[in-house]
Amino acid sequence: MVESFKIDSARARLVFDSRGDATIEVELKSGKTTARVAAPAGKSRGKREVEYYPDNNAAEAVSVFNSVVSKRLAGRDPADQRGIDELLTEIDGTGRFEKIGGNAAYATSVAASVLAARLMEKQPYEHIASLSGQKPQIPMPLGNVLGGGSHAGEGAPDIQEVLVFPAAVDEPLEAVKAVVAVHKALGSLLTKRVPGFTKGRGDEGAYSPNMTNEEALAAVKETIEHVSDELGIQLRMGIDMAASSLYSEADKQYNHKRSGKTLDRRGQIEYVGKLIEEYGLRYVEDPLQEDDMQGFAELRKSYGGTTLICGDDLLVTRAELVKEAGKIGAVNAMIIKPNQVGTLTATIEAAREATSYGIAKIVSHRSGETCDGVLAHIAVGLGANLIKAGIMGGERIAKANELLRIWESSRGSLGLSRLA
Ligand code: 2PG
Ligand code: MG
Repeated sequence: MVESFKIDSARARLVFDSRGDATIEVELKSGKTTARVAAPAGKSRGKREVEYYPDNNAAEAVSVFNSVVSKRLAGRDPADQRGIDELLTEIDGTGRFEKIGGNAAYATSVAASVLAARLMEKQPYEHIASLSGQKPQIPMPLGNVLGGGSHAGEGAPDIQEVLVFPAAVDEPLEAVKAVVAVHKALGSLLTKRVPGFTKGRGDEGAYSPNMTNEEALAAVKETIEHVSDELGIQLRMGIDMAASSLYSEADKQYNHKRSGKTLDRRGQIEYVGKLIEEYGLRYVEDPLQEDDMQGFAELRKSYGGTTLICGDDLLVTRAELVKEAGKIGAVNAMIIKPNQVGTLTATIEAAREATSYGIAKIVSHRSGETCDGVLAHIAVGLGANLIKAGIMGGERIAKANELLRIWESSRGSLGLSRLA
C-alpha cells in the first residue's frame, strides 16, 4: 500500500529577495518535517506571466495565504502534487493567480514537492523526476557574465545578458569551475580595458560596464577563448536579448538606447543574425518581442544552424505556447521559470511538451532571487539541458552549489547533459 502523508500546518511570511524587494516565503509542516520555499521575482517579465501578487503587494499575498489558503492546505497530501496545484488554482479562481498571487502559488507548490520528498526520504529532484516522467540529468550551467538592459544602469549594453556555458564536461565541478573562471577573468579584462570601470555588477551579478553590445561580445569572446585553452574545456557564448524590453508597441520599433539604434522587425532579425554569425553565438534568448513567434521561426530558418534559439517571454513556461512554437519550429530551446506559470504541475506540462518537440529545456532563475537552492532540484528533475542561474553572488552560486551536492548524493548515477 502506498503510504500517504499529510500537511499539518502551512504559513507564509514576508522576506526579501536579492534586490531588496519583499517576497513571500511559504512553510509547510508535517510532523517534525518542514519544507520552506521563498519566491523569486523577474524584472523583464513576459506579459503572459501570472500575476505575482494581489494588487502587486507581497504583504497582501502573505495575509491572504495565512487567512484563506493555509487552512485549505491542512490535511492535504503533499505528494499529491496535482491535487495541491488544482486546489491553489481553485481557491484563486481567476486563472492568473490575481487573488492569491502567482508567487504564493509557486512557493506553496514547490514547498509541497520538497515536503513530500523529505517525507519519502528522497531528494527533491528524485521526487520531481517521478512526477515529471522526465529522465533526470545534471544540466550544464548557463551563466550571465556581462549584462545591461533592464538589469543594469545607464551606459551598460542594450543586450540584457551575455552568457557562457560549457559544451560537455566529465563532472559538474569542472563546469562550475569553468563558468566561475570566465567571470573572474572577464573582471580582470574589463578592468584593463574600460576606463573608470569599478567592477560594478547588475542585478544578477554580471558585470555592467560602459560598453556597446559589440564591445561586450568581443570582450566575452576573448575571455572564453583564453579560459577554454587554459582549462581544456569547450565554452560557448550566447545572449539574452530580452527584446520585449527594447520594443515599443506604439511605433513597432526596437529601441536600442545605448547604441542609439532604432530597428524595425526585419532590422532586428538581421541585427541578431549578424551577431550570431560574427560572434559565433550558440544561444540566443528572446531575440524578438513576445508577440512575434513567427519572427523567431524566420530567424531560426535564416540564421539558426546549431544555435539554440530560445523562448522566454515568448513562452512563459506555458505548455500551449510551447506546442504552438514547436509546431512551426519557432524555437529549439525554452526557458522554464516555474513562477511564470505558478505551479509545478503546469511547469511539468510545459517541460513535457518541450521534450515531445525536441526543444532543449533551460530551467532559469529570476533577476530577483533568494538563496534557495531548490531550482537545481527542479532542473535535474525535469531533465534540463541547461540551468540558467547566474554565477556570482550568494543567491546565484547557491544553485550551482546545490547541483554539486546533488551530483555527490547521486554517486555518479545521474547522466550529464551534453550540448553540441
Ligand atoms: C530573463 C530573466 C532572468 P527576469 O529575462 O531571462 O535572467 O530576467 O527575471 O528579470 O525576467
Ligand atoms: Mg530572458
